[in-house]
Amino acid sequence: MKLAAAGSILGATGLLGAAARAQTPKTLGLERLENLAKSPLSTSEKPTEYKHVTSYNNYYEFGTEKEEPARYAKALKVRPWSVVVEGEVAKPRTFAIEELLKFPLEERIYRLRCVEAWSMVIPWIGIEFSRIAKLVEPTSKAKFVEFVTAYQPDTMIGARLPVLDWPYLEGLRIDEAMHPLTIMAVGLYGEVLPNQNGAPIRLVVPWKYGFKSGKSIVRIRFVEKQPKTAWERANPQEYGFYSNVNPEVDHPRWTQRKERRIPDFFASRQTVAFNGYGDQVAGLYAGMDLKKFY
Ligand SMILES: Nc1nc2c(c(=O)[nH]1)N[C@H]1C(S)=C(S)[C@@H](COP(=O)(O)O)O[C@H]1N2
Ligand SMILES: [Mo]
Repeated sequence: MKLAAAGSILGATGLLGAAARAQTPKTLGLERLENLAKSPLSTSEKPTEYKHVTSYNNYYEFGTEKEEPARYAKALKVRPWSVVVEGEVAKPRTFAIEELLKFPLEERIYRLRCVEAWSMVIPWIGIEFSRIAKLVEPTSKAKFVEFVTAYQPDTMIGARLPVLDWPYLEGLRIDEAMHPLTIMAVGLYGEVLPNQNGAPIRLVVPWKYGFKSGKSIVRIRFVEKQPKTAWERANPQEYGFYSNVNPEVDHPRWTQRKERRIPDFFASRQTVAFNGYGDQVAGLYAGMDLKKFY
């Protein structure tokens, strides 16, 4: 009798232990980031599991298949790393990644909607882009911001093929870049970014299709003219400069009305204009033709 009781108590703690473990996301155990402020800009939607966020990726420099970045981006050289901030600014500056990691870090749980009609919810850790921008003092000529990502032909097996005109380059209008939702992410799920998600620092613009959020940024340039992005150069009919999430404008090859929330099998979610951030960003596009955003 005694033995059986002890056994059932052990059994119970075993179950409780398993439940507690299930609530703690299993991460890669990378370096942890501390003192993270919560943000009212976070969604209360349930984050996509870490294993999916870090194994279903688009990072063409490491291959065009979803599972390739997790496999091949281990080779990415992330130290030493610095980000050059230059162009139409009064105080151009180069930030070592160590300096950027000392900025006040916030958790931002954002939806990510890829132009391929899948989505996730990711607990990013980052710095508001405007904080970095204010330090370099953009001039009145700074109308756009160009984000240049790393090009390491020796480590990037995908970038040896001319899939895109490397380095992967993205851009925002200055007011989009300075919007409080726009962050430079340095981590996710409490840890530094895994390489496949754009280590050590990447852009995140949650109301635009995912390809606008360039990974592994090395250079930020404030410019007068609208940059020609890598995707626009590759296929201007399909990937325009603005590319705000818009269920009303179909991709030439598929509908954007619905999306598949990873790891779901069916595209059962309605896609929402501006990926659900319209209250905050629709005003940036007053007077523009929303039907012509590609
Ligand atoms: N340098 C670079 N950045 C990139 C990409 C890429 O191929 N190269 N893919 C983009 C696309 S299409 C998406 S959907 C997101 C995916 O980010 P995640 O893998 O962290 O979810 O990264 C974007 N940033
Ligand atoms: Mo994407």
